[in-house]
Amino acid sequence: MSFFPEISKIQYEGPKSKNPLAFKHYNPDEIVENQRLKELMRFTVCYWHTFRGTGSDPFGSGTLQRPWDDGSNSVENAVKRVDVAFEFIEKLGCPFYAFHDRDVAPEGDTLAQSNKNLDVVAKALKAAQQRTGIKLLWGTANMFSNPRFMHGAATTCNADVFAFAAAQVKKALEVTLELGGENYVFWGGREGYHNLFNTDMKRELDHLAKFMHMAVDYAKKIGFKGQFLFEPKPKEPTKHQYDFDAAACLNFCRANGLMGHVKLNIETNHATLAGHTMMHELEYARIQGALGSIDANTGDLMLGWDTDQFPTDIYLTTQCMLVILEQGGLTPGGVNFDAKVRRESFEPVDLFHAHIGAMDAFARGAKIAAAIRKDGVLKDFVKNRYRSFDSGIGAEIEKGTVNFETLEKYVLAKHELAANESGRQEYLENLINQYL
Ligand code: XUL
Ligand code: CO
Repeated sequence: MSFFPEISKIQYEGPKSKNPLAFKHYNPDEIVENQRLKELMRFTVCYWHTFRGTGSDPFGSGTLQRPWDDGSNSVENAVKRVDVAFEFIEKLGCPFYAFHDRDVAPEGDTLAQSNKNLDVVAKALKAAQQRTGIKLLWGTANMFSNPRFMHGAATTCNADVFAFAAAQVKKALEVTLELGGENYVFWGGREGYHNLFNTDMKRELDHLAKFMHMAVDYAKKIGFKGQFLFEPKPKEPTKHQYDFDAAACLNFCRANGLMGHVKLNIETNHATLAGHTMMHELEYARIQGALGSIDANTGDLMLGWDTDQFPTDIYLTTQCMLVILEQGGLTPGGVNFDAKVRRESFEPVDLFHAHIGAMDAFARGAKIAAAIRKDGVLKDFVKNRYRSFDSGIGAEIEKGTVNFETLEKYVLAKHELAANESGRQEYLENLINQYL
């Protein structure tokens, strides 16, 4: 039985194609910087928005037509949804998917029942993976939807809820391992606070660190060798999320002995909500060896919340790929489309349009970034800009062989400082436009 009977496997037809259901730029076998695009991009379909999204927003209920879904939260419906998901992902030609425990299987009345439900669906997921060759990029646990997490999960004031969250992650790790997941993500849905009048921030942060260490220890114990990823987001749902941005997350990891165990999963819309560009967040993580994976989406400049739109802006994808290519790709991470179709785009075919456009936008960004890198225009400029640190006093500063006193002596003995040079920002912006 087919759930998308009108749609056959999406093919690469090249930039001249007028077929909306074909790739114009994503040719999985094309080589970019010595890697097949398929392996470089590691495109991933997210289960939550794509197969559980309803199109509801704070002002209105769901709009999306999903004829295969009976609307119930039954295990049977969940198992059927697995077939829908894998048909979609296979037709799209995406090599990976990602999920939260509660997206794929319904929560039961007790933890034991929830775990049982998850086991049934995980069995179906495993069979679908084996049948199609589609792999799991990452698993995670939803510890923000259920009302029990109103005060947070690892940062709750209620120790029983902390214990419940631990048990939930334990199970999610086991299932991720069973399904060959290559990463495990922490997004602190409600790990933050609204008001310090009722909050012991120090205790909450200590508990979060303990929680993550327990996860790392348990992963080791069960032989899960995947990469742990921490996903920054500055706000929503709480006013002060502890995982604000890459800098806050890495400070937390460093302060709590988690560096080396945890990398970051950087999301575009989260970066912009934090007042950063995606490129800034990616580079900040990369230079510290902590860029693990990305949630590829985009926000809307006119709307101040996490709209999770599909990325279509070539300038954005080019910037992302400049950083990603600099570290040779994201493996074992990937490019996960944590994005949802607009509620007005309510037909199933819109899911194809959205993903095809996003994959094309990233493939194009990869090729443009590779061309920029091949010509060395940015690299050469930047290298030259800092050349005063390559020798002489600059090299000594970098080596650490000088101090305030010797630097003062150096300046006093000089008649004139070296002249400043133009940063040529506009020239470089124009140059990049020539590659687009
Ligand atoms: C929420 C968000 C999550 C994480 C996984 O804004 O991005 O979907 O990616 O929990
Ligand atoms: Co995300």
